[in-house]
Amino acid sequence: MRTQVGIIGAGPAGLMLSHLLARYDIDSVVLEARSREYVEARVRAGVLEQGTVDLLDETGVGKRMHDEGLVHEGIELRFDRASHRIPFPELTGGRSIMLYGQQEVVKDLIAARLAAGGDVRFDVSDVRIDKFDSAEPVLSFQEGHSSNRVELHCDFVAGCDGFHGVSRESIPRSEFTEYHREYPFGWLGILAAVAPSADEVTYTYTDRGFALMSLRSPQISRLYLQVDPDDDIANWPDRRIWDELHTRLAIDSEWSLTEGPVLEKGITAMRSFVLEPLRYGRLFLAGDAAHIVPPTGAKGMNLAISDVAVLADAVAHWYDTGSSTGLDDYSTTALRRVWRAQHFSWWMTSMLHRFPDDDPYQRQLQLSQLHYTVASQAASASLAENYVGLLRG
Ligand code: RFL
Ligand code: PHB
Repeated sequence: MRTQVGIIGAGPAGLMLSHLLARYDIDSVVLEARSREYVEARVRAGVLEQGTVDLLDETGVGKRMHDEGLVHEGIELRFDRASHRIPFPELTGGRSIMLYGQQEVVKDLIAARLAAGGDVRFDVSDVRIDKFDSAEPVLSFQEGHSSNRVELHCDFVAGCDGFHGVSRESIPRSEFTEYHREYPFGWLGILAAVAPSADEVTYTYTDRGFALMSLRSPQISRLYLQVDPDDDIANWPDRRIWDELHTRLAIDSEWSLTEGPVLEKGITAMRSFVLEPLRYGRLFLAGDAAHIVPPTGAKGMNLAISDVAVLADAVAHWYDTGSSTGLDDYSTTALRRVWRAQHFSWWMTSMLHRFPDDDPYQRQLQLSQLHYTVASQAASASLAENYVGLLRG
């Protein structure tokens, strides 16, 4: 079998890349280890930057997002039992964010690829990449229950297979620099069948740790608590989760948290990670395969989408002109945005969480930073500009 671009992974990065390439009449095959049902149900990110929304719109996959997603024009920061709003449009020249679940974006992209005759293969196993340092890399894999290996010859391979995928692992370590930071906490996230208790995404700093209120729809809330990264979800019956949320989210004015049935819950570790460069021969890495941010800045899915926007243009330029300038610049161009998001996500995380070795001095620094962020127009504008996402280019 042959295609122009072999793509590993049907998350936001892989699907969007396939969709963007198709708009340039470039063929691709997407290989996904999980089933379609699984990837369409995987609850993860919820905040889309303005640039992500615009790209989905421009490429014809924004309809359901506009029907069902919720435009938000700010976020709240809570600390010292008071709530403060950061308004986005007036601080960013009219920009805002969209709340729309990642799995909805994934559903829309899968539907668009299949409707356009795209080749997306679910339930493949044991994907291997060979000859990626030659002009014709080869992907091989098994399909369904068959024990035969299928070979897919490509011009390029895109590793869009997330943090635990095979792409990054296939590359000789000596070729790369890795940057990491592990955080001494995780997030316990729940999805609950109850109307959100706040109108906007609310980030809360307390002595007991961080809490976040978000939402997926007028009937579905998404809430998070900072917990020990090694904690077991079995230690968190629903009653304990709600009690802790009530305590951390409390403010001195009239407000209360409404409870509802918990539909889903889990604990995620938090880390920052970047691999440089994003290319090895004809293998290009994009999204979580190459970099991870802690979710506090809501950047992960947005970075996955912006990586593949750059990559699709570079690949198209190569087919169009034979020039490899775009491909040669891919890593540097994508990493400039990645490092900005790394800094922003690390900064939000450091300001809003309790660290086990915090001393009283550290706590006063965090509070000072929070007061400054909500009181100063310049500081609020900096948060807002990073949160809605920097303009491309
Ligand atoms: P994905 O989504 O992990 O997709 C990778 C795909 O590759 C498949 N795969 C393989 N396929 C074939 N062979 C193999 N060997 C394979 N190994 C893996 C996987 O099954 C999967 O389908 O990576 P991608 O496309 O780079 O997208 C990245 C985003 O998923 C991620 O950055 C975000 O979810 C992060 N994130 C958030 N991002 C935001 O932009 N805004 C948010 O509000 C936000 N909140 C979050 C988040 C992530 C969270 N968790 C659970 C990590 C909140 C949470 C709690
Ligand atoms: C979410 O809605 O899941 C969400 C919102 C904001 C974040 C992270 C996750 O920073």
